[in-house]
Formats: sequence, structure tokens, C-alpha cells
Amino acid sequence: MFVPVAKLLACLFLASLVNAGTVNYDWNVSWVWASPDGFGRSVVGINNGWPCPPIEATVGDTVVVNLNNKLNNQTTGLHFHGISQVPTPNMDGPSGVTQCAIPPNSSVKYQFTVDAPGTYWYHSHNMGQYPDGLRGSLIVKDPNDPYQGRYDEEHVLAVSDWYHNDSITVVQDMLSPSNTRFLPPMPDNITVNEGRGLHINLTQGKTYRIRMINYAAFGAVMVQFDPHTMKVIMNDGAYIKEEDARQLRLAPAQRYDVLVSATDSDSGNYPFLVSLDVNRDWTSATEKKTWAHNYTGYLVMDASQPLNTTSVVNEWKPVDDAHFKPYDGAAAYGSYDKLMKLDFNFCLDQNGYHRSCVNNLTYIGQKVPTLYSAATTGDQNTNPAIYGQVNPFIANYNDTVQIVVNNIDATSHPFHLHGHHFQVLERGASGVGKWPGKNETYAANPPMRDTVVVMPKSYAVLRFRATNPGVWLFHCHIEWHVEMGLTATIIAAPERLRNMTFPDDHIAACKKIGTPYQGNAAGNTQNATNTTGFITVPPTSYDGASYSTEE
Ligand SMILES: *[C@@H]1O[C@H](CO)[C@@H](O)[C@H](O)[C@H]1NC(C)=O
Ligand SMILES: *[C@@H]1O[C@H](CO)[C@@H](O)[C@H](O)[C@H]1NC(C)=O
Ligand SMILES: *[C@@H]1O[C@H](CO)[C@@H](O)[C@H](O)[C@H]1NC(C)=O
Ligand SMILES: *[C@@H]1O[C@H](CO)[C@@H](O)[C@H](O)[C@H]1NC(C)=O
Ligand SMILES: *[C@@H]1O[C@H](CO)[C@@H](O)[C@H](O)[C@H]1NC(C)=O
Ligand SMILES: *[C@@H]1O[C@H](CO)[C@@H](O)[C@H](O)[C@H]1NC(C)=O
Ligand SMILES: *[C@@H]1O[C@H](CO)[C@@H](O)[C@H](O)[C@H]1NC(C)=O
Ligand SMILES: *[C@@H]1O[C@H](CO)[C@@H](O)[C@H](O)[C@H]1NC(C)=O
Ligand SMILES: *[C@@H]1O[C@H](CO)[C@@H](O)[C@H](O)[C@H]1NC(C)=O
Ligand SMILES: *[C@@H]1O[C@H](CO)[C@@H](O)[C@H](O)[C@H]1NC(C)=O
Ligand SMILES: *[C@@H]1O[C@H](CO)[C@@H](O)[C@H](O)[C@H]1NC(C)=O
Ligand SMILES: *[C@@H]1O[C@H](CO)[C@@H](O)[C@H](O)[C@H]1NC(C)=O
Ligand SMILES: [Cu+2]
Repeated sequence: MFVPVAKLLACLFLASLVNAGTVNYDWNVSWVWASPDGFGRSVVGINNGWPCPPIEATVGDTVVVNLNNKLNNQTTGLHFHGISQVPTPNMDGPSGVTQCAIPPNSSVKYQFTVDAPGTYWYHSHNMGQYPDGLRGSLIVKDPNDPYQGRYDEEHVLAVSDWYHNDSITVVQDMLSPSNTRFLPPMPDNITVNEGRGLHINLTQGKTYRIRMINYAAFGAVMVQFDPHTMKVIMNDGAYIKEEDARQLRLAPAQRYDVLVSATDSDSGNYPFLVSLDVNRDWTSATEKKTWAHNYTGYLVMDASQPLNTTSVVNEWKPVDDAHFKPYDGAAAYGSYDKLMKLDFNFCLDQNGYHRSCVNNLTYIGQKVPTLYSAATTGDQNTNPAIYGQVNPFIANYNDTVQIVVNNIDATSHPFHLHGHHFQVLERGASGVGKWPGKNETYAANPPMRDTVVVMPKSYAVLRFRATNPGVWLFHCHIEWHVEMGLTATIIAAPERLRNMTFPDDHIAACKKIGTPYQGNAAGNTQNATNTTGFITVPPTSYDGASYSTEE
């Protein structure tokens, strides 16, 4: 058949236009009974199932999630961890920040473009809810993957700590004034792929891309493939120049994509060990460490042979991820326009309850979601005082912001920024103290990621460019510490948020739970600087995402 060239070209042109597709998910969120580790409990699942389904898309696609809350007793919401949400800051998902919590029998549509390839995840960002189960993988495929052709198969390795009690119970115990050492709840177990585990069939000559994700509320995970070396190709959804690692450590919310290859001399079944790290400082030579929760998976070459050899790990010395190099070799932003210095520590509030503080202030959720305040207070939205005690920080459009995090505490904490990858210019070793502020040598080509570990009694120096107008949280990704208030709020390019609008279903959720959605932190639409009604004392009881439908 003869096709005129012009017509053929037109078809090709059309094909490239429709290349970017839409992936749709209709999800009912509900309680499901599950026993991922042999212990039965209620978990928050999707469409009457658990584990929650993956989101899979290709770069440029639009993802649509119709989320229907069928929990009869809790509110909900979803955050898409690592997705930039350009230009949809109202789809980022944290309750009280970019939306109101979704009450039972309400639904909300999330719609956004996935503009960068990689391994991401989604999770509830609503009052300590995700450790009860509402989380899943979000994989964005890359037709132009620079590592294309280097691997034959891919697998997701999602690891988590696991609790037998629900989140509300464990947070209530943690916040109690009798918990004088501010101890977080200790996990009861470790899960891999939500209890389903993972074994990978290993074939001579083949290479496997393993997309590792840590879903944990608290524990980091150590990983070793015995005796295979991992080639790390991506961190937190950003390609890096491949680097060998014998061991990796993933803090809560971090991801690594690694290649593992069968060697010519391989024969047999090889264990890989995943160990939950709940120690104060894995780099400490003096701390006595505990490794109470392990999982052993296998690279299986011969299924007829038993899977009974175990990894021998005498010492966990994971590779230092602050030295990874970005794949494109991008240089560090040369200087900064704004310095955001955050000293954090544990603290007590006015009533003697345990909190975490940033520059001596704990994050206190306000009546109006912060993005809604930014969108409805006109010229006043550049004034941090109108947002209440959410630890607000204003960045102008395209400011290069340098975030300096000083960890006063004696344990490490993973810090996550919404809406951006940041550059990790420097990450001090454990115990070096606060950022000296001068005479620093920064990485020339720093890795970019969205979650970085700040070492005990040490600091980290990060930079990002505020080209994504919106309200973006910067917080410790230990979920229990979020519930203690270890969060700051970045209001980026506020002048560009003044024309922002919100979908009707999002506003309907606010109306249904009786939350104002306009004006300053207290919902004052007449005078944004009038702080009457701001919440200045954290609540003295904790009920998480609980919601009573009778009244
Ligand atoms: C932890 O999970 C494993 C299964 O993965 C199970 O055999 C073990 O009993 C669990 N431990 C506890 C304390 O529940
Ligand atoms: C969600 O629940 C409604 C009933 O409330 C049902 O009609 C619908 O089919 C469910 N959707 C899915 C995807 O299971
Ligand atoms: C792995 O190999 C076993 C036995 O050879 C086979 O039954 C199983 O389906 C394979 N699994 C995958 C994921 O290919
Ligand atoms: C878990 O693995 C570590 C090695 O990382 C080992 O020292 C520890 O004894 C193991 N824990 C258990 C409970 O088997
Ligand atoms: C594994 O099991 C096989 C068969 O039962 C046994 O011969 C072998 O010694 C076991 N290996 C280890 C390391 O326990
Ligand atoms: C926090 O409070 C302490 C003790 O009151 C004080 O020394 C310190 O300067 C304060 N830090 C900030 C960042 O305000
Ligand atoms: C942002 O600032 C950088 C550095 O000053 C500049 O190179 C870039 O062109 C600016 N981008 C925009 C979109 O204004
Ligand atoms: C730090 O830098 C200043 C100049 O910027 C220099 O005078 C000083 O000697 C340096 N200190 C150290 C310890 O290198
Ligand atoms: C606001 O308007 C500007 C200019 O018309 C546009 O570029 C921007 O995308 C709009 N922002 C929102 C959040 O609608
Ligand atoms: C501030 O607002 C409150 C009520 O929202 C009102 O009673 C009070 O008069 C206002 N104060 C000023 C100075 O406008
Ligand atoms: C707005 O409230 C502030 C603080 O309460 C007050 O000082 C100011 O006069 C008020 N402005 C107007 C126009 O009422
Ligand atoms: C809500 O319902 C679930 C499932 O029945 C139950 O496990 C949980 O304790 C209930 N209450 C709250 C406040 O979540
Ligand atoms: Cu923390």
C-alpha cells in the first residue's frame, strides 16, 4: 500500500502528540484485615485489598487517582512522594497544607503529570496514617533511560518496619509525658513487599534492576546482596553515575535503583539480607547495636536446591551516599539568595508534652491549609506571620535557597523536601557539631535527591531553586517525629499563588469537615495580620486521623 509522505508525517506527528497518556486509578480506601507477618490486624487498604496497588506510568503521562474514603472512622489523603507537582501544587496531598483531610464518604480527584522518571512512592500524609498500611510504589518509566540495555528484568523491593498496634495507639504512648526520653515506638517486625517477600530467579548472563524503597515509619534498612556487588544507578528518582556498593542504607522514604548481575562463576542460590536499623548511630564505634529484625531473600539459580544459606554480615558499613555524582554532572548552584537555617531538637510544649522543635518552635497545624492561605490573602501572602506556627519560610521565585540543617539530637534523622530535588552540598559526619558557616568545601557536583540523612549532632547543607510555586513541606520522614512537629513549611513564589484555584471536590472536603479554606491561618479573610484564632498550643490529646461521623 502506498501512503503519501505528507500523510505519513502527519500521522507520526499525531503519534508523538498522543504519546503522553493518562493512567487512571479508581480507589476506595477502606479497612482490610491483613497479617503480613503472621499477626492479624486491621490495615488501611485499597479496593478491599492490601498491599496497596502500584502506580505505573511513563514520563510525561498524566496520573489520575479518584480517591474515595470508605474508612468509616478516619479521614484520609494521598501524597505522591518525590513527584514535583509542577504546576499542580494543590495535588501534593499533605492534609492541612495543600488540602483538607478527606472525610469518610467523600472523594477527591488527584491529577498531575509525572515529569521525571524514577522510583517513587505514594502514601497517606494525614495524621500518622501511612504506617497503618496506606502506601504503595509509584514507578515512572523512562523511554530514554541512560541505563537502557544494561538490565534484563526489574523488581521492586519495598521494605518497611511493621507495628502490631495501630498508629494512633503507638503515637499516644510516645507523646505521653511519662516517655521522658522521647523514645519513638519500636517496630514489631520487618516486612518486604508488605509481607510477600522477594526472591529473584537468577540466570547466567542476566542483570536485574532492583528498585528499592523504604516505606518505614521509623527504621532505616541495611541491604547486602551476598556476594554480589550492587551498581547504584539512581537515588530518590535521580540518575547518578553508576557506583559500586556492597552495602546500602535506606532511611525512611529513600529509594535506590541498583543493578545486580549474575557472575560467570555463579552457581547456587545466594541470600540477600535486609536488616532494620533502629540504632541511634550506625557509624558509632562505641554504641552497642541491635539488629532485631532481618529478612533474607534469595537470588535463585536452582530452585531444586534449598534456600538455606544465610548472609554473614559482621559489620554494616554502607556506602556514603553524599558522594554520589549526578548522572548529568550538573554543578552545585554557585551561590544562594536565601539561607534557611534550621536547628532541630526535641522539646517540651507549654503543657509538658513531647514535641520536636525547629528553631525552638514545634509545627502546629492551623485551621486553614497553608496553600489555601497563600492563595487567598493577596499581597499579604508574602508575610510569614499570616500562616501561624507552621515554621513558615518565604522563597521568591527562582531564589536559590540554601537549607542548613543542624541536628542537635544524638540520633540521625532523614529530611525530605516536597516538590523538588535538592543538591546535597555537604553532609557532616556524626558528632562534628553545627554548621561552621564558613571555610566549607562543598561538593562540586553534588547528588540530587529528595530525602537526606542528617547525622547525629551534625549538619547538612542543601540547595534548591525555588522555580516551583507552591507550599512545600520540609520535614523529618520519621512519621512519629512528624507527629511530634518536626516540620517546616516553604512558601515558594507566593506572588504566583495569588491566582491559584482549587477543584470543587477539594473545597467540598473542607466544607464537610467544617474547615475554613480562605484567609489567614485562622480563616480571617478581612485582615490577614490579625492573629486572633491562630492555634498556638499543640493539642493535649492525640487522636490521629480519627473522625466521628455521628453528630
Ligand atoms: C516477623 O515476621 C516473620 C515472617 O516474616 C514471622 O515469622 C515472625 O514470627 C514475625 N515476628 C513477630 C514478632 O511477629
Ligand atoms: C468503590 O465502592 C463503590 C461502592 O461504594 C462501588 O460502587 C465501586 O465499584 C467501588 N470501586 C472499586 C474500584 O472497587
Ligand atoms: C522462578 O523459577 C521458578 C522455578 O524455576 C518458577 O516456578 C517461577 O515461576 C520463577 N519465577 C519468576 C518470577 O520467574
Ligand atoms: C540480623 O542480622 C544481623 C547482621 O546484620 C545479625 O547480627 C543479627 O544477629 C541478626 N538478627 C537476628 C534476630 O537474627
Ligand atoms: C542446606 O540444606 C541442605 C539439604 O538439606 C544441606 O545439605 C546443607 O548442609 C544445608 N546448608 C546449610 C548452610 O545449612
Ligand atoms: C533556642 O532556645 C535556646 C535556649 O533558650 C537559645 O539559646 C537559642 O538561641 C534558641 N535558638 C533559636 C534558633 O532561636
Ligand atoms: C534562575 O536563576 C538562575 C541563576 O541566577 C538563572 O540562571 C536562571 O536563568 C533563572 N531562571 C529563571 C526561570 O528565571
Ligand atoms: C577561614 O577563612 C578565612 C577567610 O575566608 C581565613 O581568614 C581563615 O584563616 C580560615 N580559617 C581556617 C581554619 O581555615
Ligand atoms: C497564575 O497565572 C500565571 C500567569 O497567567 C500562570 O503562569 C500561572 O500558571 C498561574 N498559576 C496558577 C497556580 O494558576
Ligand atoms: C481580630 O479578629 C477578631 C475576630 O476574628 C476580632 O474580634 C478583633 O476585633 C480583630 N482585631 C483587630 C485589631 O482587627
Ligand atoms: C489588622 O489586625 C492587626 C493586628 O490585630 C491590627 O494591628 C491592624 O490594625 C488591623 N488592620 C485593619 C485594617 O483592621
Ligand atoms: C477504625 O476502624 C478500624 C477497623 O475496624 C479499627 O481498627 C480502628 O481501631 C477504628 N478506630 C480508629 C479511631 O481508627
Ligand atoms: Cu526524625
